[in-house]
Amino acid sequence: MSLRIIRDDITGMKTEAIVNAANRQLLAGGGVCGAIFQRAGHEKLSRACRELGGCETGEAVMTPGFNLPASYVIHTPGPVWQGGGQGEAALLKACYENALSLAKEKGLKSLAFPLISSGIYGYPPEQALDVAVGAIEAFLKDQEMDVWLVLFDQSIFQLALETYPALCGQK
Ligand code: AR6
Repeated sequence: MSLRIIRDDITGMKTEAIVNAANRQLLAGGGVCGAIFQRAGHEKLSRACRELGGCETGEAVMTPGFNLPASYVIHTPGPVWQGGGQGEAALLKACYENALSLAKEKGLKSLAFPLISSGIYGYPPEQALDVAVGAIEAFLKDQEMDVWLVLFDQSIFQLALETYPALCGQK
């Protein structure tokens, strides 16, 4: 049971669930969210999200994964970066904590995260990485789960290699 950081496309992950860096309306957006909707099946995932009716920033909800290799998608809207003084770090930490709690509640043993908020929402990647690693490692201190942090951009993966070399590796 551990945290591994890899460079990959999260939509291909065969973990029991993958996490979506969502928006509060749970609509198909761009970035990783758009890729997840596309591969899951846009219509089916949109319908499941509509039934949930939305999700507050920092909270987490779950749908089936439909055509994805993962059985489930956990949707969590990250905070939009506004300079750091608007509680962004606490909200981002809550995204990881609530997604992990939901996975645990559902009895899941493996979960893959993207680096939430670090794209369209503008959170500085090095700070987003610290929040992600801190929250996941705290959870794993007394929980059994295989957690992957799946980075897409080479520059962000390079940053992870420099900051957390012991956590970076292959699938
Ligand atoms: N696999 C893994 N990571 C990815 C992938 C992928 N296929 N594609 C992009 N990333 P973003 P946010 C990385 O913008 O900042 C959407 O429209 C990307 O390089 O996807 O939380 C939502 O609907 C970046 O490091 O999410 C919201 O409206 C990270 O995923 C809004 O964008 C997150 O970037 C959320 O913005």
